Amino acid sequence: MYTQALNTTEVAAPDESEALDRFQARIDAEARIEPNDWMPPAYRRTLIRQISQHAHSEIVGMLPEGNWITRAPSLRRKAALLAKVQDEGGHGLYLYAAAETLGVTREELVEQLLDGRAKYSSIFNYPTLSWADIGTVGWLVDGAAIMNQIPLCRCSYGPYARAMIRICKEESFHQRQGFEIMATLCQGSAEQKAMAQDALDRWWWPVLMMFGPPDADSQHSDTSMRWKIKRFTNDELRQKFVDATVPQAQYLGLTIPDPDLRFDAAEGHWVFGKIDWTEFRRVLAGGGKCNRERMAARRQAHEDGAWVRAAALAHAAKQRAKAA
Ligand code: FAQ
Repeated sequence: MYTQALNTTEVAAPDESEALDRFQARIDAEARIEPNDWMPPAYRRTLIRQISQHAHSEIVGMLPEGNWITRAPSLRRKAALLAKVQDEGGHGLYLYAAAETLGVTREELVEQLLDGRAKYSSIFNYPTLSWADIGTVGWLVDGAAIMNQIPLCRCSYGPYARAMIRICKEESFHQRQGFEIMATLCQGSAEQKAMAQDALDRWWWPVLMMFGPPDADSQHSDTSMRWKIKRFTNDELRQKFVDATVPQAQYLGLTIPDPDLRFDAAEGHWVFGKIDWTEFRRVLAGGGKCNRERMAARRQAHEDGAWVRAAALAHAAKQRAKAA
């Protein structure tokens, strides 16, 4: 999936503006940019930022659901949840590998996450309070992730686009397992249905925030769209998600917690109420319900894994010595 031989230094362009024009022409012609191709430093930085934030989100995203593996209500549910959380770990690893093709190391990126310099998705700073939250995370969080990530399969940067193909297939299984949990709860007792509604009430607005700030406040959208890293704006994807999800909630017999939600027949879209962007900014600044807990759990897991890294290095050194 990834290249084997990477440039370690930026390839000098004979004429910067000519190189930029040629680069943009390749993007406009839908050519894929590969790791050893010349690319503007800002394109490289944007990709490292987005891919690493994405990788960190997958890794931290294992935690809210991981909490429920030992409490899953049946063997079948436990096996599915275990597989899902394991997939998320795998997604993090593909994405770190894709970022490494741009000249950073996984160690640097992990360090940035652990020392608090790096961002991960706001959505993973909310608690999973009941089993219905596991259904809702699969249904809505993975549903939002699919909406955002399917277009990334056509991203101009080859290694990221290729990694996204498998990730999206797995996200699709995750979304179905979540929806199926919700469908089971909604067909169950009144208490189970109330639990499903409560989870939807708590997750709906944070999920809409996952798509990022409104277009007018999105610093990176214009350049990322020009470079075909992003194919749709944050608001376009948010609208597509709402349009796809409202009928699913109706099918489940659940109420979306938005008194302003209405269908605009002329436009063919569900119009939704105002998002509380102060909450989004508070969560990004570290003030979400679980920011501290998540980072503490992640740091602890990293420390607990030290012996595995040491053992792998010792094994590799032995293999090298044997070969020599
Ligand atoms: N949370 O100018 P824009 C998943 C930041 S994976 C935190 O619009 P951009 C799978 C943004 O980084 C979920 N920060 O930025 C799963 C930027 O900050 P910076 C993650 C956010 O990059 C499911 C600033 O705001 N998915 O769920 C958020 O053009 C279940 C300005 O924003 C991805 O990462 C946010 N929600 O667009 C796992 C997909 N939104 O860097 C476990 C790839 C924005 O200047 C369980 N990423 N920011 O300091 C993307 O598509 C884009 O990066 C966006 C943001 C759309 C997230």
